[in-house]
Amino acid sequence: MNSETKPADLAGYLTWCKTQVDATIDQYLHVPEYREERLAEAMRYAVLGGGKRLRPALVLLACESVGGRVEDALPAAAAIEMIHTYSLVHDDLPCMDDDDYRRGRLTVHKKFDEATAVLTGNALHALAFEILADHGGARAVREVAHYIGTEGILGGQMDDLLAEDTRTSLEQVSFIHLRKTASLIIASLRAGGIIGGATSEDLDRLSRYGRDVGLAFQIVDDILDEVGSTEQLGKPAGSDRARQKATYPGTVGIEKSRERAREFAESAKQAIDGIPDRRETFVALADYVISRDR
Ligand code: GRG
Repeated sequence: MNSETKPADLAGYLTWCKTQVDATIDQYLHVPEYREERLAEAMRYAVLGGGKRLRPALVLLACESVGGRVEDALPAAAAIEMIHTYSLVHDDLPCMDDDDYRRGRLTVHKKFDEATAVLTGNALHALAFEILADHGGARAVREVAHYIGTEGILGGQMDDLLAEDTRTSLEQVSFIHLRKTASLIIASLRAGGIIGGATSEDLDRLSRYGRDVGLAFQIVDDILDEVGSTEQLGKPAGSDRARQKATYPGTVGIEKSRERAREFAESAKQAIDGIPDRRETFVALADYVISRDR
């Protein structure tokens, strides 16, 4: 596995990353022939059932961009995808967003049951940190834990739930987006950078890129929820409006939201200037994030 075998264009690169990451996840998630079989099956159903694999691709890209080897970052990439999937499984639960479909098929609590879905998320979380501890080192473990904790995804999700049915300012919406979505994107980039041996300047570049791409990503997610179809998204369209969620389009309208997403993508491109390698892939990825249709 070396850079010569990797496609140069972004679509090819993302497909290549997905293949590598899925094979790695598959190895970690074997179904044992003993009593926890149901949990292992639900974990496989949750993680291997689709998804764009954007966050693990960022782990690999960040590692390469600072001179590291992709194969060294693959376990961490798989771990990050497990954490992301855990967040989706829990986000879909009846006590959270209560969604029946995700990634084009039944959510874990619909396919199995609620208790299994809770345990599936918890089990993916535990396995992810076991893998990160073995292959990422203490610093990566600490940083990922930080970005998914109260100052990251968990805090953002709490505020997101509290903001339902209330009037929110754009500042509040952005603060929710920063923690609920951008924080795991930042964590992915930093984990890859740490494994690749990044300098502190490069880690700063990766963080700023992750923050802006993450904010653009969530704005586009909000727009797609309003203008996309359920078939296209693989999850129920229009659910944000139905639940009176705090969203960008709900606060400033679709056109202004598109404009803001473009601005974030541009500032992400500037933030990554000076990264030793693969700058063009980061640039193409920022463009992809604002032009994606699912
Ligand atoms: C601490 C990890 C963790 C979770 C517990 C439930 C919860 C707290 C947080 C939910 C956070 C959440 C679901 C944010 C939305 C982020 C988002 C836009 C997800 C969709 O990402 P895509 O489009 O999904 O990359 P695919 O399916 O392509 O992987």
